[in-house]
Parts: sequence; structure tokens; C-alpha cells
Amino acid sequence: MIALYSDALSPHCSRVLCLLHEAGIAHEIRPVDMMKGEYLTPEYQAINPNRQVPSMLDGTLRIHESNATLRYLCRKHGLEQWYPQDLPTLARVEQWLDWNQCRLAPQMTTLVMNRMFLGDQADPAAADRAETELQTLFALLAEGLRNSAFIAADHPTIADLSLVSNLILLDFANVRSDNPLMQRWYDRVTALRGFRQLQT
Ligand SMILES: N[C@@H](CCC(=O)N[C@@H](CS)C(=O)NCC(=O)O)C(=O)O
Repeated sequence: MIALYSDALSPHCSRVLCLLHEAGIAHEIRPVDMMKGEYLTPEYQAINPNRQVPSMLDGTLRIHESNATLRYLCRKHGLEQWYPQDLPTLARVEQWLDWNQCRLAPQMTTLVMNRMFLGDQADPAAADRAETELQTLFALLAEGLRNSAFIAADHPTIADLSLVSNLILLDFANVRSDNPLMQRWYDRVTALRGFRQLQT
């Protein structure tokens, strides 16, 4: 059975858990408490040398990187709805998966770390800069939502799971877009059973 090393607060973990729930893939969660530094132990480093969550074990396969894990699960379980193979849709899914890692995630991390987790060590100016940049990125996302109900298709794909997992954490930090397209999309994706199940 698949084992997922996961911390409950991590958006990189919640996107993978959402897909596991949505697709009904049997799995076992191995909690890694980041607040207790469990991701820094030599035991965990042997599983993921990056000392990050999530990490997944599937038989002898050991994999890290949340988006790569999403793609792997889709390919292995034939989840074409979540990872469409027609080229234009696939190109859009890949585009937004990469955009999320390269553009959104760094700003999300800067903001959340400095507003929620770093306490006395926080850099409020860095958080403010990230918030400004995030509003620019939200406008790009809203533009991407102009022609379809979800970011890459008229149905949810792993690109939506990946992006919205970051937006959920930003929402906790009271940073969100007031664009109606963004709000409706956010509501649609967070209403998925896979995300709702994470909150219960
Ligand atoms: N690119 C990685 C990023 C994973 C990541 O940043 N995980 C965070 C938790 S949300 C983490 O483990 N942070 C600890 C660290 O980077 O030191 C992925 O997509 O899986």
C-alpha cells in the first residue's frame, strides 16, 4: 500500500491527499510533525534527502516533489480526468503545475512563514512584498480562469489541486483575491470531497 509522509498543515501534502481521496486510492499516512522538527531527523532524511514533506513510498519506489507525485498517481491509476492526455489540455495542466511551483509557491512560502510561523524571527517587510506580488499573481490566475470553470479545463485537474492547496494556506493568513472569478473557482475546488475530507 502507498505510504505518504505528511504534515497536516502542508499544502504540498494536502494536494496529494486530496487526489488520493478523490480517486479512492488506498493509502497510509505517516505523520511528520514539522513543528517538532521531525522532518530534520536522520531517519526522515533517509526517506527524503531534501528534508521536506511530502514523500511517498509505493512498494520499492520512493518519490518526493508533490507535483511529480500527483502525475505519478494519475499515470499509475489511469486518472485521465485529473491528468488529461489531449495535448492542449495537458499543456495547460503542465503550465499551471510549473507556474505554481516557480511563481506562486515562493511568494506563498515567504508570506506564510513571516506572518504565521517565524515569530520574533519574522521579516514583516518581506511578507508585505510577497503580499503585493501575490495580488499580481492572483490577477494572472484570474485571467487564466476567464474561459473555463477550472484552470486547465471545464473539470478539475491536478493543476487545480496544486494551486488551490497553496491558496487555502494563504486564506488562513487572510490573503485572498477579491476577483469574483477567483472566488468562485476557489469555492468550487475547495468544495471537492478530497479537500473537504482533509478538514474533518
Ligand atoms: N517542491 C516541494 C516543496 C515541498 C515543501 O516545501 N514542503 C514544505 C512543507 S509545506 C517543507 O517540507 N518545508 C521544510 C523545508 O523546506 O525546510 C514539493 O512540491 O513537494
